[in-house]
Amino acid sequence: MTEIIPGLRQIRPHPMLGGLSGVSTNRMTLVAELRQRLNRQRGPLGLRLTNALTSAIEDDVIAAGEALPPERELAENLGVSRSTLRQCLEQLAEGGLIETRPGAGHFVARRILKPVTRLTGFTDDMVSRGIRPVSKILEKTVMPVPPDTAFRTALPLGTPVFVLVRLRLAGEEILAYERSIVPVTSVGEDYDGTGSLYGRMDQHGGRPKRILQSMRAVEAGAEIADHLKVKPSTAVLMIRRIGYGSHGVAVEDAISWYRGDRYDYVAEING
Ligand code: 16G
Repeated sequence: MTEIIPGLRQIRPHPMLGGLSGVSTNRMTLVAELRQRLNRQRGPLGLRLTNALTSAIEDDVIAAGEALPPERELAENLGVSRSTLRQCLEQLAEGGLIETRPGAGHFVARRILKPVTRLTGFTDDMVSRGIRPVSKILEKTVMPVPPDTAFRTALPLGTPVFVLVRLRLAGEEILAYERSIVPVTSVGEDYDGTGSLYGRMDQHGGRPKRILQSMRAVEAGAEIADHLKVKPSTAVLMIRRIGYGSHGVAVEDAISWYRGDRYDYVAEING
């Protein structure tokens, strides 16, 4: 099931800025709003900036389709380096919140997202279709958060995480190969990887409340092809998902490869 982000509103100019011209008023309002959001956050600057921009987009502060101010201007006005800003923008683009058009700039994406009220996992999706979900655990390990996950999620280095690699099947049929990394606190120390991961998380503080997800078609390398039982170089769907809990802290970093011939991502769009 999918849900549409409601139409995003235009930025409302702050009354104090009423006398200024349209474009600069909007930009100044946006910068002021982003600064406030930045200051309300805690943690590393990059994460605060990503959260500030994400929440501004989600809260309709910037309209869908609207351009963000040019990189240099935005970085200067927010007092951040261009490289920090660029990393955040890349993350937002990866999560589908903005689109980067070479030579033209960054635009708030007109997006369709999965429901934000209750996020479904593999088991939920299968059960709701009357299909028996099957998982084969290929790896389960507890370790300090890998550096690339720490970078993506801002989980502090050293955080113990549960790494779960599974083959996901609909009955006998292989659908996906999936690696999920979740903080141990989200599943409990005695978790053995069996059953629904989200079901387990529901009992330990909750499954993600919000996700950033990107999807892309890739050619299966030898290892993925072997797991999915397809020929190497077959097109498969690679889905990355970062899940955030109710306090905006990351609770999942997952990557899945779905068989392109077995899985349809269907969206319902209301005009
Ligand atoms: C889905 C999610 C994955 C999550 C899993 C939980 C996608 C692309 N990925 O496969 O992030 O870890 O569900 O499933 O939707 P489970 O509750 O059945 O273990």
